[in-house]
Amino acid sequence: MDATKFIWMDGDLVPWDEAQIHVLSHGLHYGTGAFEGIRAYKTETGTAVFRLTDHMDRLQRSTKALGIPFEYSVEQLVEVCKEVMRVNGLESGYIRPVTFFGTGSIGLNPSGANVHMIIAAWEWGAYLGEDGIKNGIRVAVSSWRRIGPNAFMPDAKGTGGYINSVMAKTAAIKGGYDEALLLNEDGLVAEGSGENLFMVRKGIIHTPPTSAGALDGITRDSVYQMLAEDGYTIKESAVTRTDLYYADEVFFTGTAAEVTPVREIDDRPVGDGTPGPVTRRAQELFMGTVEGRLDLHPEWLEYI
Ligand code: PPE
Repeated sequence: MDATKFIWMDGDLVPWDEAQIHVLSHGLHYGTGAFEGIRAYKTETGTAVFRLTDHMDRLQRSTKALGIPFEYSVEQLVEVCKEVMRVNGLESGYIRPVTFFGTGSIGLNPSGANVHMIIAAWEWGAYLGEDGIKNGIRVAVSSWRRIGPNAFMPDAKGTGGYINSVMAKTAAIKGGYDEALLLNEDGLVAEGSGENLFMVRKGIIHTPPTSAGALDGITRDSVYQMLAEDGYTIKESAVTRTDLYYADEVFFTGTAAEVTPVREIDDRPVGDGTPGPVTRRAQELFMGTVEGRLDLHPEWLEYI
């Protein structure tokens, strides 16, 4: 990762190397935090952050679910994200807001601890590699199950919950794959370690519902809407592992991953092993929109 100049921390712009916290921060010990991942793209009319307000709304929702005080307004934080892009001279990039309990409390009960809010930005290329975006990635179903709603909240972006994703991701990489796919405790497909999943079979596009353990992804929502508007039949469905083996196309969506084709699952080719027409169309619609080349949803672009 290439450092940028400034990180916004609790109200101030701080030089990258000086943005530090205490080692006894509650969030470090217990994962009591929430975060977002947002991308900004260079367009012909300036740098646009994709669905910035929706991301900050989700951050607020996550903190509500997790019981973390939210001490700013969404509007204030939207402005901060834009400022962080500007002061770092970034024309495109990835923005990472994270809020968490700091010091002032010992033990599990965080009451009495202060709350930090940090917003950083840097340049981030293709999450699963340039070749992955072009030709597709190799995915394995993980032996780890997606955290269930009785243990934690898969539909809140809590920092602590990500140990589940980290275990699955590292095991997949160690096994020689690009990414992990997590099933829920009922054996239904939930999502990738950091992406939502779509599957195409017999001309119908399916994506697992949030009740299956999928995050309410903003890329998922965008791609879903645009494919529906483009005339495809698309719906939320329970998806099994075998459905994926029989699928004509599978792709992942996420802020970092954008639209990444899946060319293999558990060593079986998806379809003919190359990205199919629906996947290609989803990529075109999404990238065209975020880069301002298509005027389908101008309301999703928030210029810095
Ligand atoms: N599921 C998970 C578990 C997830 O982490 C993400 C985003 C998504 C689905 C897609 O959501 P959305 O970005 O709103 O479309 N993962 C973020 C973090 C990745 C990371 O490695 O860190 C991201 O893509 O920014």
